[in-house]
Amino acid sequence: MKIKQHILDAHANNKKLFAVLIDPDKVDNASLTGIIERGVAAKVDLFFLGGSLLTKDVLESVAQQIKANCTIPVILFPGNGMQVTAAADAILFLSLISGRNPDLLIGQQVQAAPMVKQSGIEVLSTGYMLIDGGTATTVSYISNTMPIPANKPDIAACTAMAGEMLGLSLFYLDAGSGAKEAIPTNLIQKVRNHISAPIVVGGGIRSAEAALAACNAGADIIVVGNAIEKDPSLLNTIAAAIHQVNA
Ligand code: 1GP
Repeated sequence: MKIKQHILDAHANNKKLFAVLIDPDKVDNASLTGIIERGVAAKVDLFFLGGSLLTKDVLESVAQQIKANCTIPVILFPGNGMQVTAAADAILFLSLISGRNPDLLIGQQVQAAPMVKQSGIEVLSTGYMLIDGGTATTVSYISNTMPIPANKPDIAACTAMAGEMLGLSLFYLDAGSGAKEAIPTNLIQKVRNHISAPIVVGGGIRSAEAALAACNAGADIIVVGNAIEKDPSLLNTIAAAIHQVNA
């Protein structure tokens, strides 16, 4: 309950959290060390770890390297039920509620449940919602689902409401890694007005301005991956902007 409580406390106190997404496939020893050092210096709140398509078997070693070098919590953001390791602190136990692919609504979860339980890591039950970000993303292709249109905030709000009524305790609105457009603020706002659970927002956020816009619309956790891979200094810029909002 440690990380869930941390997120709930931040939500209750209107403190925004910044999560840096690490794709284990895309880092090597040196670049990972760099991200960890920057993350510690910039007081990043969380590391999310995972990817829709992993081609290397390095999830565990990357999680171990992060844990060995800092105290920032590592939260698995799995692309499928196989991406589980006890080296992490917690897992976003995702159900892809924006889609109608039964395998990602409940199938992968059934297969992963015993491994997750055995690992002992904290489980964060999460309603995962893909929102159209203006381009086909790996996640929409791999998940074989249609994202919610970005100009349909009502659909997003009703989806999140249904997820909350089913007992999900965190909602992740994702435009997909490398999305052309980040999630529109009116859609985030609409979801915010209809559920009380914390909201994670990511996909296509490339600037402090975009991160702040999402915060102001009601996001509790901002996730950035792709843009930081391209320009590591952005980690500092976005962390500073989010901390300023919290000050
Ligand atoms: C993707 O929300 C995350 O699932 C982060 O997206 O890589 O575009 O920042 P980016």
